[in-house]
Amino acid sequence: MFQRNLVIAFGVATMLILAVLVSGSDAKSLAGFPQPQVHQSSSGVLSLTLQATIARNLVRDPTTGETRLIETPTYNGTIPGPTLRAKPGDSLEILLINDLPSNPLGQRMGGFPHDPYSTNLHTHGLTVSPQGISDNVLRLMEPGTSNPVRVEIPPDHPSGTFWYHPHKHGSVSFQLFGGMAGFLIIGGGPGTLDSVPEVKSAREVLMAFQEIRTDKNGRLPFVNPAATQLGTDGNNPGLWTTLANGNFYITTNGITNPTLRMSPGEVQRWRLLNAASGATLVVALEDHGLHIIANDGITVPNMQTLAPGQPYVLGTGQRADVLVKAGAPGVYRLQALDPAASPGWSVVSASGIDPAPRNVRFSLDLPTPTFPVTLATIVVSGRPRDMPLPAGPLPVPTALPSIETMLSTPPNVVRKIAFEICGQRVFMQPLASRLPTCGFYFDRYDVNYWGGTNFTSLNMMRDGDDAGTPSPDPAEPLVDFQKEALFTHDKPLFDDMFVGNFEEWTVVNRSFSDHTFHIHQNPFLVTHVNGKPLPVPEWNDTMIVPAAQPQPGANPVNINEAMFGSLTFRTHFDPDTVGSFVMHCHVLNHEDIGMMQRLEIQDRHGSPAVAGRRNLAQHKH
Ligand SMILES: [Cu+2]
Repeated sequence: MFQRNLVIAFGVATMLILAVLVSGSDAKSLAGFPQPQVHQSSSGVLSLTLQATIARNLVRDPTTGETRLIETPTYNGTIPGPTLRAKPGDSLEILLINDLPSNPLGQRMGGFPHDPYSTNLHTHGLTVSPQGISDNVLRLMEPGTSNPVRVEIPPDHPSGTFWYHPHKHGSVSFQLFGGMAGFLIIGGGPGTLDSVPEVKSAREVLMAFQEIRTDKNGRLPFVNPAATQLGTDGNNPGLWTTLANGNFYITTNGITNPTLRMSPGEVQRWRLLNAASGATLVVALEDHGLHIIANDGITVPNMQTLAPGQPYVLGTGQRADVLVKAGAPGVYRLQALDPAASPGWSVVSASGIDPAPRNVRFSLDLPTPTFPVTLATIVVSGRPRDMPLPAGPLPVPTALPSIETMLSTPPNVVRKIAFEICGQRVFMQPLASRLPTCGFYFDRYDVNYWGGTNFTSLNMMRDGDDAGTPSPDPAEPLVDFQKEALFTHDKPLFDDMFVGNFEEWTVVNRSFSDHTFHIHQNPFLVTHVNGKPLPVPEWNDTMIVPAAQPQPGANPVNINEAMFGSLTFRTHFDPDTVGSFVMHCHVLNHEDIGMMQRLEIQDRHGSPAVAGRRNLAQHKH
C-alpha cells in the first residue's frame, strides 16, 4: 500500500565539515562517523549566525546505490545544523538570517498551512524566557530579514541534551523535512552528570535522527493547496500529496547508517535526538542494553538499564542520553524497529508500563520506511578495555524541585488536556462512532477558517474540562464549548497559570493515533501512564501520549467505546518562564494544522505577561 523506498542519505556538506573537525583525540575513534560542526560559548557568550537557506546536499539510495542531489531548507547549509554548546549562565546571541525565498503569492490562508519560508527559532527544552527576542515561537522572521535572538540561560539551568529548530506555526513540518534542526547542549560542572567519573571518561557521540523528504527531483515542495484533509483518502486530497511519490531518508547526523567504532568493553555516552518531523523511533542496539542516564536532558536519579536488544521509544522531539558498553568484537546495528510490530517492547517510558504497538497516523501520503531501519552500524574491534558504568545514584538537577517536593506539594490547579481527532475517514464518519465534540467544531472551523476550501481533519488539543452542554441534535450532541480546540494566537487556553505554582495535568488521548505531547519552557514529571503509576516518576519535556485502545473485536472501531490513553504529570512554573509560549503535539504535521495551544504564565500579581509579537527587532537586509 505504501511505497517503500527508504534511501540512504549522504550529506556532503556534513562530510566536508567533518574533514575540518576531525582532529586531535577524537579523530581516531570517530573517523567515519559524522559529528555536526560545534560552536562553543566563550566568556559567557555563544555568538553565531544561523542562516536559514536552501542548500544542496548529496543523498544515496541504499537499495539502488544511486546518489542524488537534494535541495532543501537548512541551517548554514548542513543537515543537521551546527551543534551549539553553552553553559548555565551563558547567553546565546544568535543572528538568524532568513535567506529563504519569498513566500508564494495567492496562498490559501487562515488555519491552513501557509508562508513556508517564514521562520523563527525555538530552544527546545530550555527553561528560559519565552518573551521578546528570547525563545519566542510566536515571533515571525520573514524571508530577507536578519533577526537577533538573545537567550539568557539561567545560572542554575540543568546541564543536558537540548536542541533547536524552527517553530513557525504552519511550516514547521516542512522546514524539518529539509533538515532544519541542531543540537543545543548545556555543559555541566561539578555536581552534574558531566562530572560523574564514569560518564566523564566515556567518549561522547551525538546522534541526531532526522526524516528528510523531497519530491522525485530532490526539491522540497510545500503542501497541496487543494488539500481537503490531512492524508489522502479516496478522492479527497491530503496535505502532502506533493511528497506522495517522493524520496525520503532517515539520517543520523545527515548520513544514513554511518559506522561507529568501539573497543570491546569501551563505554560511550550517546546523546540521541529524534529530530524527525513525525516518525516515532523505537531504537534498539543489537545484543546490547542501553543504560539511560538522562531523559530530555534531565539526569535520572538512578541509571536505568534495558535488557540487551530492548528498544527505547523516542517520540519526535525526545532525547535520551545513554551509556553503551561494547560487548565482544563484532558488528552490531543500531536500529529503529517497526513501531507497529514490537508490542512487547514499545513502552512510552522506561517504566515498562503498558507496552503496546506504537501508531502515529502521520499522513497517508508520506512513504513509510521498511523496518527495521539501520540508524548506525557499530563495529566493535581492537584491544579490549573494561570501562566501568556508574554504580550509585546520579546527580539530579538542583534547579528543578526534587521529585519528593513535586509529589508532596498539593497542586494549585488540576487540569485536563484532550487530544481529539475528527475526520472523514470511513470509520470516523458515522455519528455514533465519532467524538461528541466533532459536530460543534466542524461548524466552528468552517470553509472560511480553512482559507476558502473545506478541510475536514480536525486535530484538536482542547481544555478537557471545557465540557460543553448536551443538545438533542444527534449531529451535535454537545454544544457551546467555551474555548478554541485548534491553535489561536489570540488567547491563552487558561487565564490562571501563575509563576511558582505547582500543577497536576492529565493529558488524554481520544484518538487511535499516538500524539507526542510537548510543552515549552517547563519540563514535567510524569507520574502515571494510562492511569497506572510509574515505579519512578520521570522528568520529560516531550512524551508520547498512548493512543486509545479499541474495544476488543470491535469492527468498525468506535472511539467512544475505546480505552483512552493518558499521561498524568506534575509541573512547576519557573520564575524565568513568565510570558506566552505553547504546548502542542510534536508530530509536526498535526501541530501545523492546529494541534497546539498558547499558554501564558503570569507573574505573582496577575498582571498579564507580554504577548509574543510586539516590539521585535527584525531588520531588512
Ligand atoms: Cu498528534
